[in-house]
Amino acid sequence: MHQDTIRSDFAADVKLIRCEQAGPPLAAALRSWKIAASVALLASGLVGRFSISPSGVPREHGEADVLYHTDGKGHFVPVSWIDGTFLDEEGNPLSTPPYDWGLGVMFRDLNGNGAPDLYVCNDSHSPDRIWINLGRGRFQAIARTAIRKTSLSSMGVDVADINRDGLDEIFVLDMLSRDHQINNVLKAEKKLTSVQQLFLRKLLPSYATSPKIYRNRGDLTFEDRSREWGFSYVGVSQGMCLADLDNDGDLDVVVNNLNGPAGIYGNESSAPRVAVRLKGLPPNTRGIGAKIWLYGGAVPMQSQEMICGGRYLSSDDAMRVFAAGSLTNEMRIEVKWRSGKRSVMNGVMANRIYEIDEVGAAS
Ligand SMILES: [Ca+2]
Ligand SMILES: [Ca+2]
Ligand SMILES: [Ca+2]
Repeated sequence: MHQDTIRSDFAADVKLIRCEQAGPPLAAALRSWKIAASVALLASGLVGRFSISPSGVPREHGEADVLYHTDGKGHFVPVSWIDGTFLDEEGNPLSTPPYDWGLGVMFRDLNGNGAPDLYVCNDSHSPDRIWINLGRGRFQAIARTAIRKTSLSSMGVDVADINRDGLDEIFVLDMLSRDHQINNVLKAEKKLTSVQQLFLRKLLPSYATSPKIYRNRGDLTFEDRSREWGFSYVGVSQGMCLADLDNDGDLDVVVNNLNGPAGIYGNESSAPRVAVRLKGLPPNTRGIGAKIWLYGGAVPMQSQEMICGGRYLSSDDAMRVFAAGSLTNEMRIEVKWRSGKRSVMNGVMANRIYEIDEVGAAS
């Protein structure tokens, strides 16, 4: 085996590592190659990207994710994984970045301390990561007992209090299709080369399917309302966001479709509602990260967080909508801003859009 081969051929690198695990004689004979391989890996930026599983199978890891910190003036700076910003479950600084197959990501305040936490969806054998925001720019991995299993193929995540008990639930999607034939194709593709995958794609049905929308029945069950609510387009849909496009106080839906026109779905609901926009102090003028509660509407309490980004290649309009229940309900809005201050608005009426200003919020 030649050093150039080690530099350029992943299969050769793995073969070398497995030989070294065979025993001391081989390891001694190949020690110089180990050094060469290490140098090659360092030079090519592949450190941490490969390992051998307990069963002896070579395993490729993803590239390290990057969190970019903005100065609010259009500049972004990558945050280091190993300078004490990120801590492990025991509170020790990470010594290496996690080499995960990162996909979806969402900032939400999961533990209710006012600071946005970070949920990272990871594909393949990488577990999802939940980083609890300790404030002042530090994140700690959530306790191992908090979430004992993750999907290992998660693609997207969202957070909402779906049973209205005041605590947010986490909803994670993985890669599996509702169509078993497509699932079998996905599984088969993982074992093929890229050329073989292209050949297989020509023979088998496409991934085209219709988006789904489910109505929350209020008892932790959901019913498929896709056809009744107009989501009948068949294609490969990816990003999705919510925005009040016609300014009637309800959130319309925009979906992007691979090789197809954008899907724009007007919300024609006539149910009484309350929409809330926030006017935060600069530079957070949309109040991103603020928590909003509506009391006295369709249920005693509803809550949502003002978010920015987090959807796949998409971002919602900075408006949240709540169910008013009845036109005669008199409601109350409370806002907890990122600054920790609170705003309260009493006498809230249905079918109105409220803009709440952080100026005047109480400590
Ligand atoms: Ca938090
Ligand atoms: Ca809940
Ligand atoms: Ca609308």
